[in-house]
Amino acid sequence: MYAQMVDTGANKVRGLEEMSAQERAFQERIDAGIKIEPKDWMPEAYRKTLIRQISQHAHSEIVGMLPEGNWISRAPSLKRKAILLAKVQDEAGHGLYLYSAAETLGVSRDQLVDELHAGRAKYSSIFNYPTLTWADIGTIGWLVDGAAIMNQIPLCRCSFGPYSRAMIRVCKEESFHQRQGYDLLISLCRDGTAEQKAMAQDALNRWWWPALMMFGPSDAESVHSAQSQAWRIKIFSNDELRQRFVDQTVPQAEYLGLTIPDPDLKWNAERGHYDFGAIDWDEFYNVLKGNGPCNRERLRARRQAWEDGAWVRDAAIAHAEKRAARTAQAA
Ligand code: BYC
Repeated sequence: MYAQMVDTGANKVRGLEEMSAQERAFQERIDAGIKIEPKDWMPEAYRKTLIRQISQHAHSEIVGMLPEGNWISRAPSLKRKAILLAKVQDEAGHGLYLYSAAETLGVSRDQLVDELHAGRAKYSSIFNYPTLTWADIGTIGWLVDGAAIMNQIPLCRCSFGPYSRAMIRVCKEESFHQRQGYDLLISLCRDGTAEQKAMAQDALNRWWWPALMMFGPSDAESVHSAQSQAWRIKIFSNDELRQRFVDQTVPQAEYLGLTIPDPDLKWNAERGHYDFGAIDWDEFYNVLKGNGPCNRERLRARRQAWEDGAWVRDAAIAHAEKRAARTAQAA
């Protein structure tokens, strides 16, 4: 496994012979499928890579609540409102497991949140697009949660114990999220009116390419993939997961009677996969630089929520301090 990984991706990975004895023993544990736990020795770069990826993932969950939260008050029925509320609440829970997993690596949640609010930490590009209609809610569940599951199921087997265990629960919930999105689209496309189906097609037209971008840059451009795969922080490459997602999603679009907005999409019998058109990487990097349609709005909303919640944090700390003082007095 390790030997196959050394030459893939844009970055290079050191061979076992170039490592210190401690690093070699660490790599051999990973190659043997043994989980790394927070108190184990680990190379500083492994720790930093995990903090980067897990915190970006946590931020994505929290920022990801915003586009969907936007529709809670406008859901078309009590049932749909209850489902959407539960889903958005789940995303908050995912953020919390992930911040906790990152904290086991010696960083505090306050530090991570500061990085996000200062605009220095990334979160998934997908959440910088607006949710214009109710069909966007179904499409996010279908495509965005579908892409998230494709990326995250392998992470249940990643090398870092707390991250892999958090992912097991997250994936169970994400699969419910994907199903609810697809169910919503079935209502619009198969049982709905022509206008409702057109609304679903419009949502697919806007979300398809950003969903493909969620998997990150192509393998040739991915900065971290080779090292992360060697460390089993990533199990599959960005392009491998993107291809799996396309292969899984095309028949689902056909069942809904929707057209994927890609004239180059076609089944390639020789490869046993769908070929698809070129991704607009300029758009992707532009969103990463902070220039997507909603980047500023998302950060503004997160900072505001943090400020509005200050009194809750202060009250919780005051309560904890009072209890600790009382316990000390009684002892
Ligand atoms: N958006 O070398 P690469 C979800 C960055 S949402 C923004 O390939 P890596 C959900 C990348 O960080 C999904 N940035 O990086 C929530 C790096 O920049 P830095 C969240 C991106 O880390 C609510 C640079 O581009 N899922 O779950 O090896 C509702 C070069 O990329 C993106 C996760 O976070 C992007 N799309 O691979 C519904 C899963 N792509 O850090 C759903 C865990 C790349 O050097 N994360 N970049 O400044 C991963 O699997 C990996 O971090 C990625 C990127 C595949 C995303």
